[in-house]
Amino acid sequence: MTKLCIILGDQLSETLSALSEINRHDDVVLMCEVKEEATYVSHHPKKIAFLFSAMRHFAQTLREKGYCVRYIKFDNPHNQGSLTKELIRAVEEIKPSAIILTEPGEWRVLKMFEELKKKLTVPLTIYEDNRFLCTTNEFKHWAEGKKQLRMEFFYRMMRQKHRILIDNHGKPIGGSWNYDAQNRNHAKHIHAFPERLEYPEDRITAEVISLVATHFSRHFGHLRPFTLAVTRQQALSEANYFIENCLVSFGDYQDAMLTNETTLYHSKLSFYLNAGLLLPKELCHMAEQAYLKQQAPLNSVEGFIRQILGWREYIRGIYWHFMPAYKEMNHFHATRDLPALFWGADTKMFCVKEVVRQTSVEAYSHHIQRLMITGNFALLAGINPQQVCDWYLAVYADAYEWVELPNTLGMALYADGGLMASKPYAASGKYIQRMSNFCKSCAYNPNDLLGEKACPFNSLYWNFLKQHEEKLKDNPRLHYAYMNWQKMDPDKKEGIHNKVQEVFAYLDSGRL
Ligand code: FAD
Ligand code: DLZ
Ligand code: SF4
Repeated sequence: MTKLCIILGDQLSETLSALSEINRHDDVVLMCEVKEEATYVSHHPKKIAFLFSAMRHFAQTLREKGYCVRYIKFDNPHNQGSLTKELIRAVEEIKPSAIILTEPGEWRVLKMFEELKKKLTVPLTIYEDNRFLCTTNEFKHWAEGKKQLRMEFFYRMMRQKHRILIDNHGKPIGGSWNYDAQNRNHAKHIHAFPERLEYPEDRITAEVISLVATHFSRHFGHLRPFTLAVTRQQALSEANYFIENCLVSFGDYQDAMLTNETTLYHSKLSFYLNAGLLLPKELCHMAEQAYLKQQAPLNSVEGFIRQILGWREYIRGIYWHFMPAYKEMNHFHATRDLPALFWGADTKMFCVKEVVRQTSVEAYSHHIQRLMITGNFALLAGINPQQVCDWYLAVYADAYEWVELPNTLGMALYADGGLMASKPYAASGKYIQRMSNFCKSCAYNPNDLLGEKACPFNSLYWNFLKQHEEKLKDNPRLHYAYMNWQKMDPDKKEGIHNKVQEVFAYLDSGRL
């Protein structure tokens, strides 16, 4: 009575619920590299190489531990090209008595398996994903009856529930729940950041890199250099290295951006967390221990824990709470096509060019770059949310729809009309000038609104406020912005109107 357990590419955890339901000596684990998953958006080649290599290493670890693994490589001539077709083929060959799966991270994939379940004669059981700290039902329960689903209150509930950075009286350690106000320094004066670990290609990774070079050379982004961790052990080294060398300054410079410096003090652990090589709970405990041992200050430790225990879990809750309608939302009716500069076409806007360059090289950029450069530009320029989401889903190696969609559609584009964010993250060039050194290298001037060299973010910002005045003017967090807009001289308003036409004309003709 063999059971068949399918493990998806982002389920690479030995503690996965589905794995604990099978007997390693009698049952079979199925893993497959399939065209449908590798091409439903044109994923960055580094992302595909990372995932395939991590999947192959995980399969090897399972085999070493006595599991029987049926692993279908991408170039296997019998490969049927989709997860469900490969599952059907395995069922026909192995004739299992039951099929087991941990719930997929994406709506699309869950629906695929639910549809298949109706057709199969073998029972298929889907188990809860035990790697998250908040189940989808718990989130639903928390959300019930609430007018607003603000992350901050969810986060406080999670801190209490998991007793992380909580004192013996149930109060937050240090007296405050949140030290974000201390985490907004720029880093223009810092010239050296901690070196990062690099992992040499082993035989498995080299084989995968060659495969990706053959099949995905047309996808945007650099495959090499490839130095990512691809095993649990390596991912743990990354986590330890971050805690020992970077966490201390993580909080202070969380929002800073610099030319040629992708990571600063960020952890760059999202690739590993989202693929299952690291677990959120263990990272929260590691960070908490660093505070208790006085290796890192509270603003950094709390800030890091908030990202994982708060934001990451909250984002997942929002995704499952509002899907599938969420994906279609477009509060501002934004219709502009994604411009070619997102795919590396030349632009004089140095900030955008630099973030897209870093993304192309590393399949990574940090949160503020995603939110306040590319995201802010897409919001102000009125780019269609679904096209923007597909871009983010493709180009970042940590991108799976459950985490990418609410971050892009909700946080960056406010296309959900404020289900997540209390106001749109719209900003002019002045914000970018304050938080980065990008403007120093730019052809445009962040302090100019209407002149020949005026930063496009400035006129786009006022144009955005004007265009969406009806929807936004009563938002208390935009009170001052609208007060300034209303006080503005009519000639200046007309100047902005004309300038923004020029900006869009340049954008459309690839000259911005
Ligand atoms: P750090 O800054 O070191 O933070 C530590 C960890 O906290 C991260 O590894 C991540 O797991 C978690 N975290 C932090 N912020 C968030 C957040 N907003 N949502 C979920 N988890 C968070 N994150 C993804 O994992 N996948 C995505 O596809 C993704 N798309 C994004 C798209 C946009 C438009 C924006 C604004 C943000 C997106 N994020 C996404 C969130 C965030 O940018 C990344 O998690 C972060 O940049 C990963 O880098 P890091 O590991 O160095 O993070
Ligand atoms: C992102 C991705 C890619 C590129 N390739 C595969 C694959 O070949 N096999 C697989 O099992 N999963 C892959 N994934 C992850 C899935 O597309 C999907 O995002 C997750 O399983 C979440 O449901
Ligand atoms: Fe970006 Fe404007 Fe600064 Fe140029 S001047 S880097 S476009 S914010």
